[in-house]
Formats: sequence, C-alpha cells, structure tokens
Amino acid sequence: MAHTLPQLPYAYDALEPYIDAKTMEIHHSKHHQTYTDKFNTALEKHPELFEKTPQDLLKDLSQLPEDIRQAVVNHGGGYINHNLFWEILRPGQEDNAPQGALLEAINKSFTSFEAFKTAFTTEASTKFGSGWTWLCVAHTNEATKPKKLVILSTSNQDSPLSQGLTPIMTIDVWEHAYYLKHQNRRPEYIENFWKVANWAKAEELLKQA
Ligand code: MN3
Repeated sequence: MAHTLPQLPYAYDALEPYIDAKTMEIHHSKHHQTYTDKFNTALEKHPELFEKTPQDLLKDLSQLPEDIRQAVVNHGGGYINHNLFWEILRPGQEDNAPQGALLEAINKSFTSFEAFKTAFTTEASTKFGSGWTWLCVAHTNEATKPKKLVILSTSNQDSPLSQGLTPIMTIDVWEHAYYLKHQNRRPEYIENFWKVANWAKAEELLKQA
C-alpha cells in the first residue's frame, strides 16, 4: 500500500495570522505531496518495504537496500517529518504553554519553560541552511522519570529517529516553511511558531515514547 498525504487536522487558514494560509497550502499540497510521491517511488523498487512503517525504516538505516537508502532518508524523512509537523501545530493562542507531564519533563531537563524556549529558539534561529529543530525524548537504559528531553537540529530531512531519539515537537526551518510571509526573517517565524505549538499533542507523544 502506497503512503498517502495525510489530511491536515485543520483548515489552511486556521493558523492565521501566525502561519498564513498560502504558505500552509503550498507547504502541504506541493512540498509534502512531493516527498510522499518520491518516497513511494523509491519503495516501489523494493515493494516489501511498504509493509514496514516509515518510522521503522528510518530507525535503522543500515537495513535499507543501498540503492534506495538516501532516497528513503530524504523523502521518507520528508514524509514523516511533515506528518509530525502538522500534528504539533494548532490554531493560535497568545498564552500558549505546556502543562502537566510535559512541563515537568521540560523543567527537569532545561530548568524552566522560559529557559527551554530560549534554547530552542536559539537552536532554530542559528541552524545553518535547510533543516529542522527538534524536541526529542532521549532514550536511556534505565527508566528515567521524568523522561530526559533534548534539543537538536538535523539537516535536510534527516529524522532524529535515525539517531535513536523520539521527536515530540519540531519546527521546519526550511525557507519554504516561512518565506512567503516572513521572507528572510526566520526569528519572526519562530516567534509565531510558539503561538501555534500544540503542547497537548507533544505531551501525548511524550507519554507514548
Ligand atoms: Mn517543509
């Protein structure tokens, strides 16, 4: 079964004024569709891999056939990274902040939400070139509670799953994610991202990790 472009869980204009409708439409219907199509094209050379989840394929790159390995990293990564990105956005709120188990884990790992926000913003603003900045659960051998969280960036469409990390929040810092509205002003886009971050979804992903 070929992978399909997921429907957005909200309308293209639902994140206005923080993320504009035109950017959402092009990002989802053109960029994400292209990753989806090229991911399927790569897997068609080894159709048995359609039976695995894209996440499982990206968790162990060494098991992938060499002739499609980079295509799966690029387009399979692009496919699942955007799937996650749409899910961890939601219509904006001025006083948007994490709660509960997620806030507890953030406080434990970064001392406070404000310190976390500053560190994540710096990471996303200074990521050179195209890529993603992530909040991930770092897997440790012992059952760490609350779970240890880390901030990191990856280039291109590389997934943190390939590094043994589980992403729970992310921002796309490719220019296609913000150029129409913010042009070269990435910090302004990141500032707006905080208004539409879906912390409830991130907390759900934390609990599953
Ligand atoms: Mn993108």
